[in-house]
Amino acid sequence: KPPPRTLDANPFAYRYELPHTALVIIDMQRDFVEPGGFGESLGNDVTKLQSIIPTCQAVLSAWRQAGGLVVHTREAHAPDLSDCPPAKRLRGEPRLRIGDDGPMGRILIAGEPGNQIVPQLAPRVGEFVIDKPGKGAFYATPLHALLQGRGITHLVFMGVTTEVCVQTSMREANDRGYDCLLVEDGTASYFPEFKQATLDMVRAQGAIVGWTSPAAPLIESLY
Ligand code: TIU
Repeated sequence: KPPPRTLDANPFAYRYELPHTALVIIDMQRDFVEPGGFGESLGNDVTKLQSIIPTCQAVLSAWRQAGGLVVHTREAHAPDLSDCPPAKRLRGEPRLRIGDDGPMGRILIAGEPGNQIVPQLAPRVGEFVIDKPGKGAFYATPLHALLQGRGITHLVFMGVTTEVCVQTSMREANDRGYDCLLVEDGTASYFPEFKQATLDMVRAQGAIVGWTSPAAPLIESLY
């Protein structure tokens, strides 16, 4: 049995066993980090999210080498929009709505070019890819069953955006009994102040939602 691993995290040490821990990379798809996708249609500067890609790559690479389970998610809707509530599609005044034709194909639709995970973090055979219709990775997806079937009790989160899909997923996971760690430099928001607030609120009150840590000590713990 491999030894438990420990790293210096906030607000205190995070302890995990690799066979019972999954790396969950939230929505690192072109829709959010490249111009012409859903993120930009909402009025955001998508270049702000691109700087975390090398850090995510470093963690992913170390995690793969250690043999840990990897889960990728995509925010994605069925081509007929049957899983997209009208309230989501009609919200606000975006330039392009979910399902509309954009420069990277139909906005936020499964299978379209914009819905693909960025090539630097492309899933490999044997890794799980979860398409999710909501902000949280557990809502209307097989994720919880998949993790339970593999004895997973701990989740390490990276991805975008910190206060929307990452935080929602982490809260869903926390309520389902997982011990969650958020990689501080492996997550980004269109609003840096929202990212900071999320890191602060997640780890407050004795890790009420979970732990946070920079990528470096996590990678160190994998060797
Ligand atoms: N708009 C925004 O910040 N995020 C999303 O719509 N989805 C995710 O966070 N993936």
